[in-house]
Amino acid sequence: SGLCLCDFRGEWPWQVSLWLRSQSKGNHPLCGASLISPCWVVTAAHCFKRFGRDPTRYVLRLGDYHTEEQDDFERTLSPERIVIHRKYHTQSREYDIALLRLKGTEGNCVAFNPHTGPVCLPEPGNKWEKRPAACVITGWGITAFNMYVILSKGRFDNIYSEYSRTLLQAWVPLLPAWKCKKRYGDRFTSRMLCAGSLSEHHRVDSCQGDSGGPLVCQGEEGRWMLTGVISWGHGCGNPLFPGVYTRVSRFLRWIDKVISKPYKN
Ligand code: 4AZ
Repeated sequence: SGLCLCDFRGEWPWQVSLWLRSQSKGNHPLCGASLISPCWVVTAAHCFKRFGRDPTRYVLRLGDYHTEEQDDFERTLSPERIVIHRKYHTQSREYDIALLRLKGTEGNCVAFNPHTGPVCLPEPGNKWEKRPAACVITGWGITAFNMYVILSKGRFDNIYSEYSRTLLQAWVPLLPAWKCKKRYGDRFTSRMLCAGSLSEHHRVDSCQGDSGGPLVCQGEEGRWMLTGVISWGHGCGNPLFPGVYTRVSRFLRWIDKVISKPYKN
């Protein structure tokens, strides 16, 4: 996650991490993701750009908090199937959404517990998405981006920090669409949400490694809803360039269709 996130042991039981499987080098962290039902996880389509959609190449970790310690409820599972939105476009990052089916019989893939449970999907036609509201992003992504250091001979270099070892969270306001259109032009579409902090002193943002993970907003009754999927942005923590999120409310029918369709191997 971006700059200046607070290290706070919150409970985000739907938070999942997606790893590239490697026996020789150890699994490699790729993306965040969100559990939406006992058998289904939502993430970003672009997470599969480099290594493809063969499910045997990936593992999912549920109930995790500290990536290098064995947490009480942590579990590593294999996806059975990866469904990438047919209209996903690599260059524009349009339709940046994918579903992962966990192994097991329908409704029985993973048992819920205090650290593993699903997030609600937004109700169709919800209005609170439109006005700026405080929402939360979570992830194990990098915590510093674009820190310039002067190397010997006066050259500059980018320093990319490491992934966070603990799950980080940050409050980010939803922004009106024009704030992203102004910066990104037509690349920002109605299937995306704009969110982030525009203050120089509060540079909170998602970043590399957080992608695919949740942007949740609290609805009435305090229920958290998966409002966005962390997708893209120009750098991280730059108040001029807010983060861009896949707008989950536009994909409710797609999600429903994929999940309810009987599947044969
Ligand atoms: C990334 O590289 C990435 N600040 C994710 C989110 C944002 C930028 C980059 C938004 O995965």
